[in-house]
Amino acid sequence: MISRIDLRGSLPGDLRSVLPRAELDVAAALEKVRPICEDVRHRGSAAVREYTRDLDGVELDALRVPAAAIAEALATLDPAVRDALEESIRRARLVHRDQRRTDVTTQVVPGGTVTERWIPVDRVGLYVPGGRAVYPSSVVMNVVPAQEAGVGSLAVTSPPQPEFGGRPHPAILAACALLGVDEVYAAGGAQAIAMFTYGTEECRPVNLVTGPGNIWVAAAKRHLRGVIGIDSEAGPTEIAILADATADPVHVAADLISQAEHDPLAAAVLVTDSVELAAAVERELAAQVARTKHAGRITEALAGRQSGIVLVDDLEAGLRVVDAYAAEHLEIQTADAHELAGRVRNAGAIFIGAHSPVSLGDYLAGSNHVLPTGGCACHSSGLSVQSFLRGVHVVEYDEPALAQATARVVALAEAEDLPAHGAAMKARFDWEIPE
Ligand code: HSO
Ligand code: ZN
Repeated sequence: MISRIDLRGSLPGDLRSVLPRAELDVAAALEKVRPICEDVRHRGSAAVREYTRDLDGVELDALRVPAAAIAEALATLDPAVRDALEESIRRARLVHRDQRRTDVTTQVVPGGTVTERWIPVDRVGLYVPGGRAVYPSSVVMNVVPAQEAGVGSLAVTSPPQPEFGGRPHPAILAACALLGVDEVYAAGGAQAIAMFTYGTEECRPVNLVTGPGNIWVAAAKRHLRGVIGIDSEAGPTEIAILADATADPVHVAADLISQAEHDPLAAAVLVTDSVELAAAVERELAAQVARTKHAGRITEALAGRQSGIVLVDDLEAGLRVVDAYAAEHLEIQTADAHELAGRVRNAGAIFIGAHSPVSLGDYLAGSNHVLPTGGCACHSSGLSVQSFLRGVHVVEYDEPALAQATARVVALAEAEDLPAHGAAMKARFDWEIPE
């Protein structure tokens, strides 16, 4: 069901080329997405409603979800789910509150300071997927950091569900209610991202769009980035596990399956120096998949070329492999997991030891589950308070400090053949370069 990649002996120089990875053709999706975005730009709500009718099969008079429907969703929410969401929100707030930045002032020279001021983005649009699975947990993961950053205006959009009267799934609406978000739209796909970007009669434009979505959402984000800010494109979920012979194959298999459950394109990768563990995990995968609800898509994900068991000589080689892979989620289940984890350089989030499975992070650890996929963990971070802030440099020099800088600014301006730059300095000293 899952293939083996044997890297014992010596590791290839270009490790990435031999490691499994899903290929998502976002560029091809762009062709379809561009005209949708243009149409929404020019025709606003009418266009969004038409795409919603044609692509989601739902005819809506208004895309904005009425306040009564949001309140009703909370009132009818299963109490156990409500309790879990409230605790998820509480823990996420604890972690994200600690991520707030304070302004820093650096005295560069006497009389000359640069302050880095952190200013929240004014208005943010949060996309919550609603296709194969419904993710109220993603509402928490997007809204909490935005709120803790101090974002003033937040709108949520999620695809309309025909079985719920064309509204987003009630669990999503209930999560919005718990978080105090009352601006919610029933729109999905590229048309929703375009609605947020250009604004419509119903929805004011936003400055930044965050949240995971399908390939159409990823393509729309790629197309519209620049007009708006985006967090990342977010591809299919990935889990990598670095494990040795001390790991429990039942746990390892369960954790691989847990993320394979998201999508037939989800990636589950085990990296181990133990052939015995590899064999035991293979047996466990077969046994556990047979018992699980979404066996079809899990089997597809595990059998896909994006998943595999990578055999290495030792954990040092394993570390090199997981760094090259740069997984969205990396579990370390080894005897010295804590030490090893401290040496990992590339991963969206790291889960240490036998008692920190990715499922905990998906819902309740307090960490964020919107994380870089597709190897982007080597240059990007998951969603955090920082994602919703802009750092602005505030420069304040007095006259002596400016005088002392003038000769050097003029020298550099002349070197770049931009004499007007130098002139702007000299003008303040009656065109004499001060000593
Ligand atoms: N593992 C997903 C997040 C998620 N899991 C939501 C369950 N619900 C991407 O990090
Ligand atoms: Zn998950």
